[in-house]
Amino acid sequence: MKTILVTGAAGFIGSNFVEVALAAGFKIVGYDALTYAGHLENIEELRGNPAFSFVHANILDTQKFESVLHEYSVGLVAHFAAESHVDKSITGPGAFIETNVNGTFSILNAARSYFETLEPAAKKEFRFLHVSTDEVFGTLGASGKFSETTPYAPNSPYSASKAASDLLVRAWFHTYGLPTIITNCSNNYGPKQFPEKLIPHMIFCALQGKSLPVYGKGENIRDWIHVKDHARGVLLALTRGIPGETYCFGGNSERTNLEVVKALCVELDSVRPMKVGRFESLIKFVADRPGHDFRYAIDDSKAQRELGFVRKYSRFEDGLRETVRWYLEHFEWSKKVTAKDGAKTTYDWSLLGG
Ligand code: NAD
Ligand code: TDX
Repeated sequence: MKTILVTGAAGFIGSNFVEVALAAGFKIVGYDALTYAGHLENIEELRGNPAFSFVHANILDTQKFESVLHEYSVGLVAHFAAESHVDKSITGPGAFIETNVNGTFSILNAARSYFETLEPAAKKEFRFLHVSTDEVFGTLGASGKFSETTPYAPNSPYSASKAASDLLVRAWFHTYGLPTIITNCSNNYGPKQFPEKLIPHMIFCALQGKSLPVYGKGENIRDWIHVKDHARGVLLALTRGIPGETYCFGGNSERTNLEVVKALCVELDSVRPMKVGRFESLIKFVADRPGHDFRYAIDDSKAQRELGFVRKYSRFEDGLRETVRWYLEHFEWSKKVTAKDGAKTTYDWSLLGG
């Protein structure tokens, strides 16, 4: 079975992808710098698994990356490592250019040198897949959906850095013949998401009786996909995708932010009720995010048709219920991952009985 080198393997989507790919029989080499968003706790259960190895290293280290490709005779690269939080990109865009643009440039160069050394049969099979976002397409109005043919129009430093890295990946295919694939996915939710992102952040604020900060009027719309569905999509694109192509993945679950937060409150009311009142009373409308994209939605019919992509989580509220329960059962995980420098929020875990 082939070996997949997974950058960002200790992050949210990377670690969920590792689980899916191991279950499908692949060997995995995780490659991660363990930034504030990367945690060995996310891959703890894989310790001792002979099909999994982990390298603590930075994607900016081109030589190291190339040596790892050789050492493990890597057949496929799945590139998840990135700075991923839009709010952080607004207050500190530099890290996003460094990691997302220069980091991708660095490993494209390493992959290209390695690719040149492969035998023709291995060359035919080799893939470099860049995991990207629907945010590169900018914003939608009330109607329409993004697809593979939508022009790029990124609006935040984060999405601009992802768009730039997508374009580098595209150029390495056309100019150097590196067999690259790009996937653009909508908002992920599920276990192990760092609590700077909407869903886990709201869960932890609610459990402490803190206000739930909804940006603007909460009318912005996101298309939510369960992280395991995204992971399965990436594996399909890696194994069945055509070099030079891009594939979009979405959740077919558009919700306003206010709908998401209210659904979370209803779920928490039922599994962990407040002593008095309901969680919804904690919702507080706060200053809007600058340049806040209004709506994202994905048409992923190409992935369904050409890759055989099928979502297992067809109803967002079911996945959300499972996700809330996961966080309630993993206080220890939450305490550990938010204890690192650079975490946006500190939580008072004593209030949660943890
Ligand atoms: P995350 O922030 O949870 O994880 C990122 C991981 O990358 C961390 O483990 C971190 O340590 C690692 N990393 C960061 N800089 C690194 C560097 N210089 N060298 C090596 N490792 C480094 O992010 P995520 O939400 O899991 O997103 C993973 C990828 O998927 C990103 O490329 C992101 O743009 C993309 N994506 C995310 C979403 C989403 O909803 N979260 C949606 C679409 C696409
Ligand atoms: O406290 C909050 N209040 C709030 O109203 C936070 C953290 C977010 N929001 C809003 C902003 C967005 O409209 O909720 C929505 C979702 O916000 P995030 O979870 O920060 O995600 P988003 O900005 O949509 O980007 C995410 O999806 C696309 C990921 O972080 C990206 O990595 C991915 O590419």
